[in-house]
Amino acid sequence: MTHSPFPIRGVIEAFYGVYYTAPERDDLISFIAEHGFNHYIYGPKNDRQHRARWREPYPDYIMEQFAKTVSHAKKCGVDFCYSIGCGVSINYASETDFAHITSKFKAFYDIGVRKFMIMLDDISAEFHHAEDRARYTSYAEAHVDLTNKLYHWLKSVDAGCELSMCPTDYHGQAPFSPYLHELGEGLHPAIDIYYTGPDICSRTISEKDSTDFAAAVNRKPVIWDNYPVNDLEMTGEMHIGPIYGRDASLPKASKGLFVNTMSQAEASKVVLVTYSDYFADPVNYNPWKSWDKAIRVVGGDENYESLRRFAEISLQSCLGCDNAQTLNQLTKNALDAIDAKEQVSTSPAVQLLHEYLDSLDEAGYILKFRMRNYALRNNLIPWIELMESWAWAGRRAIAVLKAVENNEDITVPFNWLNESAKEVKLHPKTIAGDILMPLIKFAKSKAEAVKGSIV
Ligand code: LTM
Repeated sequence: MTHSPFPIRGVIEAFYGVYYTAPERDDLISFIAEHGFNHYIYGPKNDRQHRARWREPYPDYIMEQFAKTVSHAKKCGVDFCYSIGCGVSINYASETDFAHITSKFKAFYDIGVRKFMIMLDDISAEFHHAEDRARYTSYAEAHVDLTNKLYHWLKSVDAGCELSMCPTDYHGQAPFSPYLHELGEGLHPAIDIYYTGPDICSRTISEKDSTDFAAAVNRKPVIWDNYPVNDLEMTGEMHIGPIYGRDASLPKASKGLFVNTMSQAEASKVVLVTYSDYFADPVNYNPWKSWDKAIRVVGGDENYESLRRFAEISLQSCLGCDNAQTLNQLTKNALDAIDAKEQVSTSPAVQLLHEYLDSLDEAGYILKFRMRNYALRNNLIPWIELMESWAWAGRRAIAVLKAVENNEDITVPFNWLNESAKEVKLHPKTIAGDILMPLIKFAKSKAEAVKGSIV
């Protein structure tokens, strides 16, 4: 990337759930570097030494892995930042706890890290320790005290070190909480603060949202963008659509943007390519054009049609995109045609839906058995399987309707349909919503009526 109005363009590994292996992280760092990103923050919630057991040092062999990653990042031109999620249990007033943080940071300093972060997100805004209750009049005061002290300690170690922090209130709209105002007033001006937009996972992030947040905290924020992350209640979703809904003028009101990726590193790359285009030229950024390119870059030209087909029914996310438009329209057309008493066996609308379902099945086959990006295949496999199950369920519904129409024995097709319907209902993932359900229910009701009339 020759130029970007965003000085900071990063990935933040900060999701809940299974975090990346060292090779996955190194590969992702190479990939983002090739696509013009220049920062990587390490802070996955389920790394126990990052959060639940933040006081504990990492085992030596893990530190060796980090050392390799940090030097790899440096070679790629990516600044590696280590973050600590100590807010879950810290005693803010305790010198011992402060020393736990500094010794953790020092271990990372020694392997070449110069950027550090303290994550105080997703913690209860209550003090855990009596000493804190006695010492501080507010939560913000404790956060200011700890973060500023850490900042000065870091600067005493090396003037080139930087510190940023994620506050406990990290989303919302003006006027923002008293906590944020107090934080903004007390924190050293060189400490960056993160903001996720109006919501935790924001549909849109505007220049005004960011400017208002900046006014509350006395500095331009760094945007922490919670897309494509799919943790917690989103684990059923595969977020593979392009980024959009971020103002073209966001660079004016922020210092940069970090992308919180999915636990599926390879699949996240599709979205990261679209961020890269947004970073390069937010004004002329065209999400759907960029997405087409991203699908080719990650899946390979030869798998474009199949991955595109898969992705077009996997657009459910906080971005509120119209998911599975074609499948939705074709299903509606088929149901309308049946409602208008067209013969299921000869209806062009039913035929078109059937062909589309065939194409989903074919896409699943290619992604599973032909695509050579095995990491992507492995990331997508549960959703690919579900896509195939939906394709089968839809076609079996059509088969039942044809059998009913032709007065054929429906026992076998009806059993197949029931099996498929159960499969999609019990599947832990989601794709394409429940678009085909009305057709499936209609076919089942028709079959049950015939069965009832025979009994
Ligand atoms: O967004 C922030 C600041 N914190 C957490 C993230 O770690 C998590 O990945 C996202 C998405 O669930 N939500 C959060 O609240």
